[in-house]
Amino acid sequence: MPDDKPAAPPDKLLADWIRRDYAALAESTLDRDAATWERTSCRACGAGDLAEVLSLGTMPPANAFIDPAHLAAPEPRFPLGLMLCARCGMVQLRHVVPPELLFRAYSFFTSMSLAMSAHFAGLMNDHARRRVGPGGLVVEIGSNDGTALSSIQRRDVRVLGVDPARNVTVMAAARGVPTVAEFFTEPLAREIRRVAGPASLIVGCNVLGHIDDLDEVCRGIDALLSDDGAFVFEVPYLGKLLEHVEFDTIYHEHLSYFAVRPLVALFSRHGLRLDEIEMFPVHGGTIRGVVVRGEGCSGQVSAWIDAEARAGMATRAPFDELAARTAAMGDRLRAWLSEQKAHGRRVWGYGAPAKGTVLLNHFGIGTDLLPVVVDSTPAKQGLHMPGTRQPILAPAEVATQAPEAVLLLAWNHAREIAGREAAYRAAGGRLLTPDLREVSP
Ligand code: JHZ
Ligand code: ZN
Repeated sequence: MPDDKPAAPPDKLLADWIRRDYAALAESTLDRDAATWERTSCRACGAGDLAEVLSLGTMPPANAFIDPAHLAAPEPRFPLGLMLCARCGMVQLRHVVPPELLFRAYSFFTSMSLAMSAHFAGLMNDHARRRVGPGGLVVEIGSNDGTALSSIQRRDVRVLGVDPARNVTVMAAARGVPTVAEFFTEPLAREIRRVAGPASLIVGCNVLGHIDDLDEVCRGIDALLSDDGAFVFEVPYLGKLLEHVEFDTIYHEHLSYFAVRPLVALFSRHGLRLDEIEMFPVHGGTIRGVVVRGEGCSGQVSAWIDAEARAGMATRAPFDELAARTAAMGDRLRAWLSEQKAHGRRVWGYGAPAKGTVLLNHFGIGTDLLPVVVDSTPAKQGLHMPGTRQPILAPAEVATQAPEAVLLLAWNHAREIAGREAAYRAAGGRLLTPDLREVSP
């Protein structure tokens, strides 16, 4: 029978299909004490001396967008708080939500941001040129929809992605990026090496923070990396989180919040040397590190460690300040939203990123103050925000329904979104970040 309904984009269909498994799994975790486990030793150095420095109460998983059919069902919520290691300064979550629940059906797609796609293409091309000979192997951990690896496919290199999210890896296959739909472990790394040979370059962007057992990752890198190969990673930088009050980047998927000192503590326990650190302005301030076989770290890296010590980053003080500045930001934002409402002006959320869930839930911003969120990801449209329940619509609705202002929950994409919404701004629409700064392109 011909069907004249337009076909849903494939990522939406896949997401629907996988969400059925997710719903069953989520139900089995409603007893959160049975579902989560608590970390008692430091992920970077193994010490047992961990002290809580910040608590955000309980929170639903940040990417657990709700199907309209499940709006009446209870949502799982898990405790969210930061601990600091007294020995190495690593900042980390205590409660681990099962990775099967968080990462098998994933609704974040790297390709949704042109700026991020260009950023990762820069990383891949730069390091493939510098480090990978003809026919050499490049492996990416947490390769998502294959965006980064696809940028070097025209070079004379072999690429392989590893990512546990089944729906997202199908999107990678559609781009021609072969991907193992699994968590990266030492046995998997050994198997890849046995079949494909050693990797000259291993890349992992925004993935180290997602992994509870970082020793396992390091053993996997050790098993897979060629003798003169490099592991290049990116993680959001703890120093910027503290400086810019990026409390909304704290959620269950992010088990670690990295400074440079604990990274050195981690790698040096595995015969790996942190050789270079470079800062990029993406995701609110990201460090890119280059790791090679060897001992300790370079002089450039130890200068970072000295600066972190001078800033007192491994003490309680910056976390007390973060808590106070977060509370002040929430008071200001709620007051402003109430004022807009009192004047009959509609404010919508722009972007349904994981960090949007944290911001809305932590500040208690429900549909009364912010009735709608828009997002360009087909797999998120038609669903609702975890906890606060706003419906997620396509960004085209901003043009047609013309709310008086939009709040950029995806504040890290401010420039790209301002570019896309130039017509809305020209027609008098306002774009603001959660700290109420007006965005101009
Ligand atoms: P975005 C991500 O967090 C995912 P999130 C992950 N958990 C991680 O570790 C961190 O990054 C570092 C939409 N959008 O990138 C697309 C528009 O609607 O801030 C996304 O849903 N229009 C792995 O989830 C969201 O906004 C646009 O023009 O906080 C942005 O999500 C653009 C550019 C994006 O990631
Ligand atoms: Zn430690």
